[in-house]
Amino acid sequence: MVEKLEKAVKEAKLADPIEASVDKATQQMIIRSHELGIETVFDRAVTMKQCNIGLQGTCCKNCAMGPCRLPLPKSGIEGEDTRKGLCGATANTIAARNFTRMIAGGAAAHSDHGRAVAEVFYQAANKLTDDYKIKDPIKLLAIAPHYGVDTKVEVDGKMVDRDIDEIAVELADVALAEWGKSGSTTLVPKRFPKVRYELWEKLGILPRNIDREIVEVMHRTHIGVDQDYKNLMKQGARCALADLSGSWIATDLQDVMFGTPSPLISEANLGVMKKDHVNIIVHGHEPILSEMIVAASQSAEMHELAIKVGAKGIQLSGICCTANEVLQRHGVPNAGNFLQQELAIVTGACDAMVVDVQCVFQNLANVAKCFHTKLITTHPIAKMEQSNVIHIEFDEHHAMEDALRIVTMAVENYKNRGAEVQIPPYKESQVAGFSVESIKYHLGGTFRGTYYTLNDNIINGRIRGVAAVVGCNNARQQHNNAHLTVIKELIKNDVIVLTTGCGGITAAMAGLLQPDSAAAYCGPGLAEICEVVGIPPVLHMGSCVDNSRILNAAIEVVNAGGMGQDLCDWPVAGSAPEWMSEKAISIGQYVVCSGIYTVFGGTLPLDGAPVFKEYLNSGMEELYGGMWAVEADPIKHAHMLIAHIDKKRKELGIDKARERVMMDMADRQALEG
Ligand code: NFS
Repeated sequence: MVEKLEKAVKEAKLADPIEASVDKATQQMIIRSHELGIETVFDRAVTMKQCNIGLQGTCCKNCAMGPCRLPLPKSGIEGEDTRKGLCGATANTIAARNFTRMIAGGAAAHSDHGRAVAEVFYQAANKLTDDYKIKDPIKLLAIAPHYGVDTKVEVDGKMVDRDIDEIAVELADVALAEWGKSGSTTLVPKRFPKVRYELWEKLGILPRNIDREIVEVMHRTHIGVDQDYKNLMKQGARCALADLSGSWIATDLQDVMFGTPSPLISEANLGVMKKDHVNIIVHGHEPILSEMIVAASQSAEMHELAIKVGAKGIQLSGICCTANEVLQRHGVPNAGNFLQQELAIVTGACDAMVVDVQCVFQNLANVAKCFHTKLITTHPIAKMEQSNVIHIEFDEHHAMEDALRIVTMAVENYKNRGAEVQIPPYKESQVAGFSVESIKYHLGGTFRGTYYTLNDNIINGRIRGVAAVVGCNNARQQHNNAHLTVIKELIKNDVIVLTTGCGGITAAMAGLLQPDSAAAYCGPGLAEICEVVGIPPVLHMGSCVDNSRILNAAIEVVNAGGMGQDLCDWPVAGSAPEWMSEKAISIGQYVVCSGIYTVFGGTLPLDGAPVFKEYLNSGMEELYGGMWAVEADPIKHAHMLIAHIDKKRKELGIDKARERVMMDMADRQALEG
């Protein structure tokens, strides 16, 4: 058996587990999938080759005269670039159209998630559902002014507190209008420093409403419309800011309805599943359903049912960003990240996998077919065609009822497990749930909450800078390797890391979200801060819509003072080492437009259009003070981020401070010696 497997791996028909992932649980499950003859994404990445022209970004299939393919000639371009499609579209136009469409795809996904949340919030605020309530009135009061909703009202010449329910109703109306209003621009950009807002206003990229900017990208990239890559990217910027608007609303209203996260202890990796428990996995993105599944699976009724079927209880865990939503608010452990979704079923111990929208493999149904696992789709816009998939359409008016039905189905399925259960014995503990509010509290206490402590430590050099390392996994890269290498290199060099999405799960699985990891991995400055404040060197701030939290934190830093006037002034950088989705491109674009230097790993679909590629770099920097860069080698990638951070330290005149701190510190000598 083993020989046969090794032969198959050698013949390159199957994935080599060590080459496929650095994670032990993943390696074990890849081997297990081979033993059972089940194909996963890792194997498909071996047999399916990527399209070279698509990779270069220069295949245009926006009309039926094409696809027109314009790869860069091997010898490069000498003189004038004469490549064109049938209509005359150049490589730059084609690459820019494709890139802008990716932004629109990402913006649509994030903002549609935001819309769904706003719709449920409307139902909750107007008391049209019993299952959703306002759990965090403090957050409601904090965000209301940003939506132009008053929290005080004048009564008899005196300002008094306004009724919470009234505020919620008005807020719901304002939030929902963000998708379709006319005559003004979306509200989120107003939260940025004044100079940034004015720059966006001057450049004409403030989103008019969220839907409109996505529609306009589709119009402008239709054959024969926008043929100027600079103008296309301008709309790409406006559309990305529409994404950010929708994402930020999602974060705000989810916090109001489900609670603003604060640090809690949990675990991560496939080892969180339990052999003697009913295992339910939630996977996807929207917490609207998973919040109810958490409540249902914790109910006494469901626990009793689990005991009755011979299990010791119910173990709920999550994959992808739904996992991060229920992790940060309830401590529900992460079963894994994007590339581990099939493997969670390969354990043979997954009694039900409940999916909503985004990042869900179609092949899950084929894997589920090999086991007893009930695969349940729940969203009207995300169904699967395979006959073994169950669709239970989730509705906020009978949310708890649906959740109980799903959990019951999982519990009753426990008895159908086969003998082939194998849960890899790997998991790590983690501290997650860092919101902007909780970081403020950590830094200064309830009454003196401030970001200035962070600024102070950046200025004195103990913290060199801040990097956001976020995003997906990509089966074209070794699973988790780039994330972990980049993060470790950053914290070794005293750069504190903020993370979200599958990057956050990766860090958790490697133990980097434990406060103890500071002593093991950090440079002396950052290690000292982590020890004093009691935080890990990598702060997990939630799901991908919660990249709004990271930008919000960056704004807090600027507002706290001493770091310049704008996000492009201080030592901060962004990174997506293993990106794969259109959402990552949209996030990258709004981060760059916010003035932040951003490096992507793997490849970007730009190599076939060198002029456009250069524009994303120096052209964007000229306009926004931030730029796109790409570097596949994770160590080089980390050092590009560090070099940018050092450049900003120099510009702020705080580079000398760091040198002093470093020379002063005995532990630095110990580390170097
Ligand atoms: Ni972000 Fe979350 Fe993961 Fe990538 Fe997919 S789950 S929204 S897209 S793969 S980080």
